[in-house]
Amino acid sequence: MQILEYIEVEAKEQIGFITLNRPEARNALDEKMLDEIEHAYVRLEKDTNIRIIVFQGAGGRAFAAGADIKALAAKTPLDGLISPIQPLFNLIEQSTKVTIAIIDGYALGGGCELAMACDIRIATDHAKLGLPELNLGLLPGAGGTQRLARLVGKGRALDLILTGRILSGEEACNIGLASYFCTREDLKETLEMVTKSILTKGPIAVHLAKQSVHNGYDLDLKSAQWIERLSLSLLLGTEDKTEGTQAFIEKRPAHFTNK
Ligand code: CO8
Repeated sequence: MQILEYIEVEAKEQIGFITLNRPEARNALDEKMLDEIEHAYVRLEKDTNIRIIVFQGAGGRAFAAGADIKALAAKTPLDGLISPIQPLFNLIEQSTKVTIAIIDGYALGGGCELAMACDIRIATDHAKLGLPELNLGLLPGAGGTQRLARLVGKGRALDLILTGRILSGEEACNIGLASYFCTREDLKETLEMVTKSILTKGPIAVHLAKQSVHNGYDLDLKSAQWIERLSLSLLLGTEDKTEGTQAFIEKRPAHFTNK
């Protein structure tokens, strides 16, 4: 495990863990922490053994309570233009790995926005999710206005952003903001169930399926389907496709080799 000032990074078999570790500030994301997350993320992204990156919060109270408000207080419009938070979350969304956010406490503002940049969100019965930036005279500026609307629909996104209403993990799951809801006690088992089912799939197929969804989402249907068709065509030439189809025919589990 690598312990940095505000995060911890660990690789366990095919899963990389980035743990936000600034519990005294409810894991608020200041520039130092964002910088550490970026370095850790890029390192895990380059590691060909890693297939899943899990983001989680230390301390039992928060995933992340948002951007650091004390630092925001001193920011100017020009700081906003060059702020690294939105580009970092875009980078994470485009990861070639599957990304999972574990929300076992507050995921507010930028914390919720980081979770929304991940592919899958697991929320526990201790989770509290929301975008309360308007309380500060700000708005969700790390992709939140767009990702929330895409995840839960424009009407619900407008309600949540304009009222700053905070949702429980169960409520978030009911509207599609979280992908799974479980108790804190069942979290380990739920994460294992999700990661195991992803790790049994063909790695190239996982990568291209994810890219087809993310890259196609904002395009017109015809162009998006063209990405899908080209991705599928690429998969038809892989050894993993030969193995996957053969394994089905022979009634045995597939052993994919990422080729
Ligand atoms: N930033 C800085 N410090 C924080 C933050 C934060 N976001 N959240 C909590 N802290 C600090 C508190 O100030 C407190 O510090 P201290 O002990 O020195 O007083 C410590 O963490 C503990 O906080 P609380 O005592 O409030 O703990 P509670 O468990 O009672 O409450 C809450 C936890 C509900 C999470 C509460 O702290 C809270 O409401 N936090 C703020 C939530 C929020 O408004 N988040 C949105 C932030 S703005 C944002 O994310 C913008 C993103 C886009 C940025 C674009 C950049 C250009």
